[in-house]
Amino acid sequence: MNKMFTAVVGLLLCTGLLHLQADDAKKTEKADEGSTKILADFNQPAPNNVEGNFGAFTPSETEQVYVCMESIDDVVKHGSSGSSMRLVYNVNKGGAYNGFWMKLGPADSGNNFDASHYKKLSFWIKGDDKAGLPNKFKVELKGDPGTPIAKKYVGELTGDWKKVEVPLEDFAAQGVDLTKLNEFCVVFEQRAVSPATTGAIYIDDVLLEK
Ligand SMILES: [Ca+2]
Repeated sequence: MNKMFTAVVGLLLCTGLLHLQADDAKKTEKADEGSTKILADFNQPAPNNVEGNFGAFTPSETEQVYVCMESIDDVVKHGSSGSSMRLVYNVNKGGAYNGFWMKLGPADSGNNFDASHYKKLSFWIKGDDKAGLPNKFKVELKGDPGTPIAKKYVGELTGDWKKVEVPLEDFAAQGVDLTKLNEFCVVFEQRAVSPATTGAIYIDDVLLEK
């Protein structure tokens, strides 16, 4: 009888524990589906908050002068702690461009990041008025190579932090599949950044928001 009692109590406890674990899992899932998803807070070196690698790019690997360089900056940042991404560019040559890429998942391609449950892409941006402020720069959302690339020009930078918000439907309207995203990019193009064809910006807290 005692053994039976112990077995029944044990079973009840186990079942209860399983329920608790299931509840915890649900809570985590809910938090994950919260109103904000952090893609990158740049509070540490790569990877970002969605396990994606990131770095600066220059179209020609042998280019030495007209390049973009990235660094984590723990002095200038949005918020009271952590760090931001500082991007220094030089496109002081006709037609030059360079910038910064960031994956939306651990793979180079095929991440199929689903942003369709969110309403906007937002990030904080600040110019470096000593180095030079771009008139405008381009932000891109991409799927895998060969699929449409959606873009948005960002301007009116100052030496203070400012929040930029772009409705995701603006990107979707350009043909990019919001359920299969792979990469976020910042591009400095000579014509767009002019007259500051050399300069620097800080970017922080790249988010998806509902
Ligand atoms: Ca940060």
